[in-house]
Amino acid sequence: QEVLAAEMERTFIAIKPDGVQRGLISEIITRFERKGFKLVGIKIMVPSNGFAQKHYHGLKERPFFNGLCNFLSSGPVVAMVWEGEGVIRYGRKLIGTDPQKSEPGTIRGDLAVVLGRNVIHGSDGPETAKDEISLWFKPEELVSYTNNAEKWIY
Ligand code: RTP
Repeated sequence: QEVLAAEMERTFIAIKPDGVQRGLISEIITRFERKGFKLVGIKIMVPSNGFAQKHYHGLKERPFFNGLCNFLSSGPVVAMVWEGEGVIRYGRKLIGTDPQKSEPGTIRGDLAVVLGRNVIHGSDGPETAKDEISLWFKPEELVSYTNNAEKWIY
C-alpha cells in the first residue's frame, strides 16, 4: 500500500526504426508488461533529424553521432513511457547492453546482433528519464490510472 501511495518512477523507452521494421513492437511491449510495469504513454512517429539530435544531445561529440541521428530519424519509432518501482534501472536490465555482450534473456541479447542496430532505447537515469519524457511527450499525453492487477504486484 505504501508503495502505491508513493509517486511511481517513470522511464522513457523507444523502439527504434530497426525494431519497428522487424516486427518487434509487441515482443518488446510484452516483456515490460508481463514484468509488471505499467504503460502510461505510447505513440508512433518518425522523428525529424533535428529531433533525433535533441534526443541524443549528450552524444554530440561522439564520432557516431550523425549516423545515430540519421538512423533514429530513418523511420517510425514507437515512443513509450513506462511506470513502476525501479523501472529506470530494471528497464535497462530488460534491455541489456551491447548486443554482443548482453545475456540471452535480455531484449538486445535475444533480438539484436550489432551495437548500431540495437532495437531499443531506454533512459539511463532519473535525470535523462525526466528530460526524455518531456522531449517526446506533452503532459496531457500521459495517463495516470489505477491498475487493479497492481495489488498482486505491490
Ligand atoms: P541507449 O542510450 O540507446 O539505450 O544505448 P546505450 O546507453 O546502451 O548506449 P550509448 O552509449 O548511450 O549510445 C547510444 C546509442 O548509440 C549507438 N551507438 N553506436 N560505435 C557505434 O557505432 C555506436 N556506439 C553507440 C547505439 O545505438 C546506442 O544505443
